[in-house]
Amino acid sequence: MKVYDAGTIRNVAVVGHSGSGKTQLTSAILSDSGMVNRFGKVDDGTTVTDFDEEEVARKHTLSASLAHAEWNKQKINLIDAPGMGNFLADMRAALHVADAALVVVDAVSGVMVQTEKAWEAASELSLPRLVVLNRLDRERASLERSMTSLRETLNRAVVPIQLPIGEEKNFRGVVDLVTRKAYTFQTDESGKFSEGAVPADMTAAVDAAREALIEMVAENDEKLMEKFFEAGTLTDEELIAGLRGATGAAKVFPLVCTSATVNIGVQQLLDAIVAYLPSPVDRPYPGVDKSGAETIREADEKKPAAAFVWKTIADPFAGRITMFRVVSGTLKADSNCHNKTRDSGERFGHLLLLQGKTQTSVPEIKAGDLGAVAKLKDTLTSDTLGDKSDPIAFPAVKFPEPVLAYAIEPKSRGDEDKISTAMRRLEEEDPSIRYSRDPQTKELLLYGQGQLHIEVTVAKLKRRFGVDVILKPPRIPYRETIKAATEAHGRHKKQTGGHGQFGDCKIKVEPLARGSDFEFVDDIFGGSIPRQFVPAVEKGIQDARTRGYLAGYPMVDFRVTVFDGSYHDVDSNELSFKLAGSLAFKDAMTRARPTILEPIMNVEVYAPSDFAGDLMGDLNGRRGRIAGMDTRGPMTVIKAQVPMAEMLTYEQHLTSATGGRGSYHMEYSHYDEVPAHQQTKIIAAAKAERAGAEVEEV
Ligand SMILES: Nc1nc2c(ncn2[C@@H]2O[C@H](COP(=O)(O)OP(=O)(O)O)[C@@H](O)[C@H]2O)c(=O)[nH]1
Ligand SMILES: [Mg+2]
Repeated sequence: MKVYDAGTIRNVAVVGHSGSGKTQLTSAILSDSGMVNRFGKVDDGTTVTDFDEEEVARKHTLSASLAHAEWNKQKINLIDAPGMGNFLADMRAALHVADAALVVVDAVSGVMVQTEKAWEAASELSLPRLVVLNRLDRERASLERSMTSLRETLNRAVVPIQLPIGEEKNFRGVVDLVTRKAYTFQTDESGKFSEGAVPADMTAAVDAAREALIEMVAENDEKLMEKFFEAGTLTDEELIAGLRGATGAAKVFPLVCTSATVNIGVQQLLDAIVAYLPSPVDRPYPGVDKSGAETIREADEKKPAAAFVWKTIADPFAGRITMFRVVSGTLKADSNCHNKTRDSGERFGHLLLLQGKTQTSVPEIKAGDLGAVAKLKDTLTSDTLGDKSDPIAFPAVKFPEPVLAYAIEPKSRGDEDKISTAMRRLEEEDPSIRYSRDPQTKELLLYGQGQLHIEVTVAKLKRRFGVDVILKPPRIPYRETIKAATEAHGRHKKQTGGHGQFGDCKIKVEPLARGSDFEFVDDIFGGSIPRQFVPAVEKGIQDARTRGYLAGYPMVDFRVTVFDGSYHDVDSNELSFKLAGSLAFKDAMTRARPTILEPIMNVEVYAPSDFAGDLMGDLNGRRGRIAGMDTRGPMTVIKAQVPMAEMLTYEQHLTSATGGRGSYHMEYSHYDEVPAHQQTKIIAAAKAERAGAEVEEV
C-alpha cells in the first residue's frame, strides 16, 4: 500500500437518509476504482462497508465503516455512515473527521428527515458538500422535483453540475455542465461508458443549467462576477477554479447524478470529488492549545505527530480497535505514543489501513490520512494521541444524548457480572448508549436512541459477548417538581439512654424555572445551626429529593433555603441534621403542591402528502401539539411536540400507516407537567413496582 501525502487525500463522509444508497454507492466506487474485484451488493449482503453480521442480516448500516479508493492518483477515504435516526452518533463522528461530505439523496423521495439532520450536522462544521442524487433509475425519480425539495429545505445554493441523460429505467448517463461532455453508460453494471457530444434534444436544457451554474459560482466570487459581466460567460478553467473555491468554502453545493446499482455516473462522481472537494491541506484542523484557546493544526507531516480518535470498535477477540485521523506529523508502527486526553502512555503495534473489515498493516500513516490501531489500553473515542510535549488537543465529537431507557434482565442468573463487563465495552464503542442500575428498583437500565438502537445493542451483547438478556418495556424518565412555595420544619430527636440525637431545621422551598434542577441556599445567621452541620442538612434534602415524593422520581426545578434551626450541645451530630433535612423536605411536600413532569419530544414526520391528515390526527391522539406543517414537493413535513410516553410505538404505527413511505425523527425537547388523570396512573404504577422491589434502607 502506498503512503499518500496530505495534498493527495480526500476524506469524505458519506451521509444521508437511510436507504438513499450510501453503502451501495461506496461499493460502486470501490469496484469502479479497481479496489475490489467484485461489485458488492447491499441486497446480497456482499458490500465492503456493511460487513457486520447484524448489518448483513438487517440490510442496514448500523455503524460507520472506513474504505478507500485511488482515483487520478488521489486517495479517497470514504466513511460510510448510518442514516437511520437511531444511529446518528456515527454519522456525527464521520463528519467530525472528514473534510467534506457526500450527501446522498434518493431521487424518488427527495429530502427526508435524516437528509436534513445530516445537512444540519455538516453545516455546524462548515463542511463542503457534494449532493449525490442517486437511484435515478427508479420509477418516479426526478431531478426537477428533487431540486425543489433540496433548494427549499437544505440550501438554495445546491446546484446541478450534471444533467441526467434519460429518465427512470431509461436513465443512461450524465452530461457534465462544465465540459459539456455526455457520458453514456452500458446498463450491465460494468460502469463502461462512451464519451460524446450533448444529445441534440438536451442542448437547450444544458445551456440553461450551465448558465445557472455559472451565475451561482460568480455570485460567490467578486472577480468572477466582474469577468462574467464583462464577457458574458466564463472559461472552463475559471468555472472549475471558481466552483472548487465556492465548494471548498461551503457556499455552493454541486449536485451529481447517479445510479449506484446500475453503476451509472459513479466515475464522474469520483472526478468531481477530486476536482472540487478540499484535501486536508486545504482545511487545517481545529484544535485547542494548552491555555484552552482555539487554534488550528495544518496537515503538515513536519509538525509533531497528532491524531484524533473518532471511533472505537469493541471486538471480544481482537480487543479494541481504535480509528483515528492523523492530523499532523507521521504515526509510526512499533512506537510509543502519548494519550494527551488521559495523560497516559500507549504503545502502537501494527498500524492498519481499513477496507471495511480487511486490515492492511503499514509502517507509517501520514498527516491527513485515516487509519487504525489495535489493542491500545486506555484510549477511547474523542481522545487526542501524539507527542507528549506538543500542546495541542482536539475537540470531542458531539454525540447525541440517550433519549430512552429499557430495563434488561439476564436470562440466566449469575450473568449480571458478564453483562456489566460487556456493556462497558459496548459503551466504549457506542457513545450514544448508557448503562446503569436504577437506585430505586435495582433494575439494570439500558439507555439508547430508540427501540431499534436498544434491540441492536442487545443483539450485539448476545452475538459478541454471549450474554442473553430479556428486554422489558421502556421506562420514561419522569421527574417531579413543586408548584408552590412554602416553609417547613424538620426535627429529629431521640433520647435513648447515654447520648441522644438532635437536629432541627427550618427551610423554605420555592419552584424554579424548568431546567434549573436544584439549588440549595444557606441563609443561617447567628449560628442557629452550627456551620459544620449545614452540609448535613443539605445532604438530607438531596437524598430525599432524589427519591422523589409522589412516585419515586427525582425532584427538580426548585430551591431550598435553610434559614433557621436549633441544636443541642451534646446530642447534635451530622446524622441528626441529615434526618432533620429529610424530614423538613417531606413536611414541605405536603404543602408545596408536588407534581409529575414528563419528557416532551420534538418530532418531525416526513410522509407523502396524502397521509398528512391521518398522521396529524394520530399525533393529536398522542397528546401532541402540532407546531407546523410544510409541503415539499410530494411530501409533507409535520412538526410537533409529543410526550415521550406516547411515542414508544410510533415507529410501527408510521410504517403501517404509510406503507413504509413515512419517516420520522425525534429528539428530547423539554419537560412538562403530566395531566392529572395520567399522574394518577403513574403513581399507582410506581407503588406497585415498589411493592415488588426490595425495600431500601433509609
Ligand atoms: N434502483 C436502485 N436501487 C438502489 C440504488 N442505490 C441503492 N439502491 C438500493 O436501495 C437499498 C438501500 O441501499 P443502501 O446502499 O443500503 O442505502 P443506505 O442506507 O443509504 O446505505 C438497497 O436495496 C439498494 O440495492 C440505485 O441507484 N438504484
Ligand atoms: Mg448504508
